[in-house]
Amino acid sequence: MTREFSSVGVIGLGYIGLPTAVILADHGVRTIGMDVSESTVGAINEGRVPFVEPGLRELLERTVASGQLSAQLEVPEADAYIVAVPTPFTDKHSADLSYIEAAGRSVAKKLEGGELIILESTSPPGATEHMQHIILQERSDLSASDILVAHCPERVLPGKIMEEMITNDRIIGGVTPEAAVAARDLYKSFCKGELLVTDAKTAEMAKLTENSFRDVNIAFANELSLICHKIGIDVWELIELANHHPRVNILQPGPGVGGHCIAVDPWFIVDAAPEQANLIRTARQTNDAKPEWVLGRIEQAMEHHGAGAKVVLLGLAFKANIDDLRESPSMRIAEKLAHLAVGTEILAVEPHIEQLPASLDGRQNVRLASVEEGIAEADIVVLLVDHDVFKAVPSDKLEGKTVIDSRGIWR
Ligand code: SAJ
Repeated sequence: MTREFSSVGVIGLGYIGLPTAVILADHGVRTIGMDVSESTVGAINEGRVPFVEPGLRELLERTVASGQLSAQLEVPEADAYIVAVPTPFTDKHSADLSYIEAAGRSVAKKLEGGELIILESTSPPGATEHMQHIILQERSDLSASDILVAHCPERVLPGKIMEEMITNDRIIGGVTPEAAVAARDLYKSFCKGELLVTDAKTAEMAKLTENSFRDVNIAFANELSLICHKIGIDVWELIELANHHPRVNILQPGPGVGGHCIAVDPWFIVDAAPEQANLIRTARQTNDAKPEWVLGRIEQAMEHHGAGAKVVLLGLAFKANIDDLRESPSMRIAEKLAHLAVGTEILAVEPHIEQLPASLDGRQNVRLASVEEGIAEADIVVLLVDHDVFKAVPSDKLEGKTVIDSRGIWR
């Protein structure tokens, strides 16, 4: 028998929590979102999106207007809870579980027994059981068998969240088999993908493994790009040729790996088994070193041109066609260059933002420019993000300039 949930509380209304809440509500589940940010809660209750994600606005407007979705600053009473809070990493490359712990404590206060609590935040192995422990510590009147705790990692791709949340297969790890079954029943209400049941620790590790797999493969491509530069080969042509082999599928080199997932999650595996996770650690270091290498090439070009040369950086986002600057390798390059080349004029082009982020805004030598203006004025053109608008730049606009194309879009 499938368990029905009459209300679900979603804790944390960010990039994952809000789309999840909206989709649940759109599938007939009364959903109450909770967030600590007053502006996020206010925006949602007025039917406005706090961030841009294709397809989110329409569904948010509809579910708020129908009364199926609402947001508040307090954890609500509900049959089930989905915790989707950040898990940043500390300076020592281990997971900071404080947001998960705080969510566990505040959910604990509302429990009557029998509720399902799902942790969706990307977590190191053991974090879901840790959250259960925190909840039970807070509520000595409840025992482990009174609550159902599970881990169900999200795997949606930013930019395609609304689609992938419904179509992707989901891994559902229960702290107990009963918890896994209950969680599967909740995801059944909206997920058309396969619902794969396992234990909580395996589910936690599966998510980290997926992102590590991608990180290791990008590191391979990035290492190839250094080798090819050294020996004078076009790495993109090389990869294209090698990928004609039926069992070879190399990813693309770039200026480094950004975003809040792939650049972070592998460290949780390294932290869990430092002596065993050598390849995973090396891949992380390889990708993390790439912005510095690109910076070195810019500095060489600047030396070659001499004083007064202008540099344009094309793209600040962490990947193509989005406005997200989190953990962006391009931002690292821009910030370091602004610091190192104080006397050089740097034009930053990011068509998806209207104002430079604070770390660049105050700098005398950096200004936000349009694509046309940036390229026309610069002596050195550095392509950092493969946004579609950059792909459309006619080749004659680049004539006579030094071009450093870190994504291989202008070959
Ligand atoms: N990148 C390259 N070369 C490539 C592919 C990507 O340099 O060939 C770079 C991108 O430019 C970017 C970074 O890697 O800086 C990450 O981009 P991405 O598109 O690979 O991934 P994310 O971070 O947007 O989303 C990933 C996805 N994970 C996998 O594909 C295994 C997504 O499905 C996850 O839900 C998401 O992480 C997450 O939240 O964990």
